Amino acid sequence: MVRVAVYPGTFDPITNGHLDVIKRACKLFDRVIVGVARDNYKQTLFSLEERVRLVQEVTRDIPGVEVKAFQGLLVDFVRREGACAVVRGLRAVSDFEYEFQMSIMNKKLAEEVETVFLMTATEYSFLTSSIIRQVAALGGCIRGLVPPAVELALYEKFNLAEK
Ligand code: COD
Repeated sequence: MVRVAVYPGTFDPITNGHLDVIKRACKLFDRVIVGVARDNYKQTLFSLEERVRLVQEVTRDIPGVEVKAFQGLLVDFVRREGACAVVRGLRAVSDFEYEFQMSIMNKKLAEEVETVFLMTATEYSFLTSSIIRQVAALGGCIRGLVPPAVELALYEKFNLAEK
């Protein structure tokens, strides 16, 4: 049986913390679908198309990874893709409450779908997309924290010269 997981997120933009979770999820599942949420509630810096393109670009060489946009309920997307699990990353205790609520609600909506949590790698434990956006907007160096394509896209977005 082919084991498929969905790793959903906003990915605004994808960071090395996300990438680390994707690579580790690939060791547990035959296929990992990175689900980029259109998300109606969050104001994003990058458009849905830009976020999808960046995730595609930086996961191109990882076997078993597919990138798809989705809107609406996550569990509906998971079912449509024939996945058995949702992968989420946990950085700190502060992530736990939201992740806990989300996984319980998803379980209520789709009993057969499991949520699998992967702990952050220590070196990325402080890393969030919002911190990256903030530092990049103010011209700070983000090298090593995001893939080079994302670094470039951020500098372009903020009309900054590469550091
Ligand atoms: N290390 C490890 N994990 C990390 C790191 C890091 N440095 N940075 C982020 N992560 C993890 C996050 O904890 C999260 O698990 C995942 O990576 C994605 O993060 P984000 O911030 O890009 O994505 P979110 O949390 O904004 O995604 C939220 C969803 C879009 C998945 C959610 O809103 C959703 O499911 N929307 C669809 C509508 C729906 O079904 N709603 C009901 C849900 S109960």
